[in-house]
Formats: sequence, structure tokens, C-alpha cells
Amino acid sequence: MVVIRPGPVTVGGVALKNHLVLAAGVLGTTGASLSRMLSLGAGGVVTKSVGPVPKDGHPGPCVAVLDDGLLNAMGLPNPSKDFVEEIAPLAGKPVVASIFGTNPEEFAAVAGWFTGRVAGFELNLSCPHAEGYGAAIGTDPKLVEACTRAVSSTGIPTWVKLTPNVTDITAIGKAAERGGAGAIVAINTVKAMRISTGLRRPVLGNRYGGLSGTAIFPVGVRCVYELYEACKIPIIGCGGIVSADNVVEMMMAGARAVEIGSAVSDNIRIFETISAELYAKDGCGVEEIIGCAHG
Ligand code: RRO
Repeated sequence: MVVIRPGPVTVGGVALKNHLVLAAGVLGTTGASLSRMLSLGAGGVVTKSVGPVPKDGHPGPCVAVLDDGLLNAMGLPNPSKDFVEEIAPLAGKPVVASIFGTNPEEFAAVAGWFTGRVAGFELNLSCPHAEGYGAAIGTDPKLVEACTRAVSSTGIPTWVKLTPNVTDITAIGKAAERGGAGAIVAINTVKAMRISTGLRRPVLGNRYGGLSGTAIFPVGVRCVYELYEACKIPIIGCGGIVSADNVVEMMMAGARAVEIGSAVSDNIRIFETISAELYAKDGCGVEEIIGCAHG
């Protein structure tokens, strides 16, 4: 297996301790859990998404555990502005605030609460099951460009997380790039559903949800590969990564760093597990690996 040299890395203006970042939505609702993931080897952490008003989320069941992944429809539950104090103890750490809104003004307002308190923002333009939020606006290139500009123009590093639930993800990636994104994160969950044959009803309270975990890894690799050919800004690979070899594969597709989410629910020490296999002092430089699968 390919091994790479360890060390800090800056992606889209955010200084990370290594290439492995905790993805939004997993153990990101408290300062304590984010801090724990940093102490367990994450090179950076992304918070659960925070929006302009508090939300309870969708009615349950909100999560279904499948053989090869997780199906969720949490429904963007968040405490809104109160989250600023929740993560105050993490000042100076590589914490990226995931934020959402319905329009550029709301994105700018939420970003304003966190300005000077986080290392950067990740714009959630990709939640697959939120009316008026996430993919509802993240599938429109003009809105993606405007929402990105509303935050990036403040000068704070801005990542944009994309939905795979579009015909051409490169059109959305290029819109984020035009809007001043420092990096693109690909991908959020794949819109999906399961039905309980016993109950004759959808498993999730919201009926539809987002699929994450190993089932979507090939979708993530394909999206990163396409974006690498279309965009100049760095790409952060996300979706079903569980091993060091998965990280290398994402890098070969074009990712400069990766986010890991669902795998944390099976192994709280996943960052240490992957790092032990991925990094060696005599490993190759990442530049040799990133995008090398493109001919
Ligand atoms: O909260 C959620 O239901 C959720 C979000 Br914000 C997201 O971005 N992706 C997802 O699968 N679920």
C-alpha cells in the first residue's frame, strides 16, 4: 500500500494537523465531543451544521443502520446562535463551522456570529432532505455562487460541501469556485430511502434521507475525480472512507485531504487507526499522489 509522509497541511486556508478531518454531523454537536475527536487524532473537525434559527429536526426514526452504511434524516437539528458559546473553549483549534441558510443574507448572518472564533466555514449546500436549505439551494449554480460569495467575501476560509444528487457536480463546483470558495468538499449524503416490509411504511420518519458509509464510497471517488478535472481549488474527499487505502484512493482521484464521518460510529479511534497505516516518515509526498489517477 502507498504510504505518505505525515505532517500538517493547509487546505483552502484552514491549517490542519493532518489530512484526516471529522466530517460534519458526527459527534459535532458539543464542544466536548469535537475536542475529544481532536485528541483522538483528527487533523481538524467540522461542527454539526448551524443555521439562522434553532431547529428540533425531523420526527423519528431519524437514523437507520444498514449493512453497508447509515441512512439519516436528522433534519438539521441545531441550537443556532447558542452554538457559538458551546465551541468557545476550542478557540485556536482547527475547528470549521458548518453553516446553512436559505439565501446569501442568512449565510452571511450566521457566519458573522462565528467570525474570529473558528478556523473557517463549511457551507452546507447539500443536505438532501431539508426544505429550503442544503441541496434545495445547492443544486442551483447561481445560488451556490451567491451564498459562497456572501461568506468568502469576509476573508474567512470558506469550504463548500456539495451534493452528489445532481446531474453534473462540476457545474456546482465551478459555481462555488467563482464565488470565492477556498475548497470544495465532496460529497454530502446520497438521497435514499428504505421501507420496512413488516410495517409497510418507510423506515425514516421523514421517509427520505441521506445515505452515508461504505456504500457511497465509489460515488464520492467519482465526484472528486470529476471535480479535479473541472476546478482549480482544492478538493476534500468525503463519503464512506474507512481505511488508509480509501484515503489514498481519494487522493489519487484528486483530494488534498479527506473527511471521515460514518466510520467514527463503528470505531471512535478511526483517526488513529488510519494514521497508523497511512503515514510513515519515509513515505512519499502527497503531491506525488494527489490526482495521479488522471491520465
Ligand atoms: O441534519 C441532517 O439531517 C443532515 C445534514 Br444537515 C446533512 O448535511 N446531511 C445529512 O445527511 N443529514
